[in-house]
Amino acid sequence: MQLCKWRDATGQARVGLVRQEMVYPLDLADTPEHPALSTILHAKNPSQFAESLLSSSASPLHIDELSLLPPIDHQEVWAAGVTFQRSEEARKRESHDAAIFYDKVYRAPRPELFFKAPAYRVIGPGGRVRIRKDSLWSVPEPELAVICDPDLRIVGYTIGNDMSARDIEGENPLYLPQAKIYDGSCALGPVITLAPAMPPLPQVQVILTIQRQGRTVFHGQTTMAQMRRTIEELISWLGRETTFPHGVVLLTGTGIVPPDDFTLEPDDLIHIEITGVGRLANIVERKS
Ligand code: DO4
Ligand code: MG
Repeated sequence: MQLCKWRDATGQARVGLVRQEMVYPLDLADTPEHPALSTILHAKNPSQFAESLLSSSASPLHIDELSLLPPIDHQEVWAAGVTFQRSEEARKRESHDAAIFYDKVYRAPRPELFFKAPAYRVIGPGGRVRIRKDSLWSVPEPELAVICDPDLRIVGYTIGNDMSARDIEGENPLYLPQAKIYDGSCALGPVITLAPAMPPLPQVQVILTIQRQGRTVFHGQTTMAQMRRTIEELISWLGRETTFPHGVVLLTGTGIVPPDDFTLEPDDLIHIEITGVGRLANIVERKS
């Protein structure tokens, strides 16, 4: 089962159940204390609860006609880094003096985990992700995003884009927060696939396509079988000393890095496709 969140004509955020590109509105109002999506995700059995909320009166809507919102309420977004060998190699090349740290973190029991975004800064499907004005080398990072409830139970999956300024990150590892955390640096969507409906992770493919003026300028793919760590391991480190009363979304790291001479440009179109979830599309912008 898949869920999505959209804004209706009155400006109200709504949650629906997605079946074959049709969205079936659910009868649950969004309130500040109990946002509808989280109320479903944090239920004992999210799929059963969502089914019980199917509206008997509202007609289904085609997903392409909706103004989709990022599928998140108040969860923090965190990210794991250097979980794929491709990422380790790229970081070592970009960072020269600090290469040893990436080598170590790839192999060490403790993973790299960093805060990525509060929910309000997350960009939704079709929205504009950003490259920084002070970066000359920026890339998207297509990542499987895991959605956890406050007990850190995995309740679903979506697609994440961990936009990154490689030149700022490579200049000095202490600049990592500036390379990773800024307006428009995180996108999620288009839907959440609830955990029981997700294919076995080793079979999950991640595909990144970047188009510029109608031409494909990068295409790459990987599978989750290439990830060095398990998702359970990452979540257990994340929850060691930190609680998440609103739940948490964890980006699990990139296994696709465009060649070192590639940088994003304004108006590039980024497509990230993940088996079992769908396709997230965003346009690139740089503020002048
Ligand atoms: O240490 C840099 C961040 C790495 C990262 O975000 C990734 O591997 O996905
Ligand atoms: Mg990343």
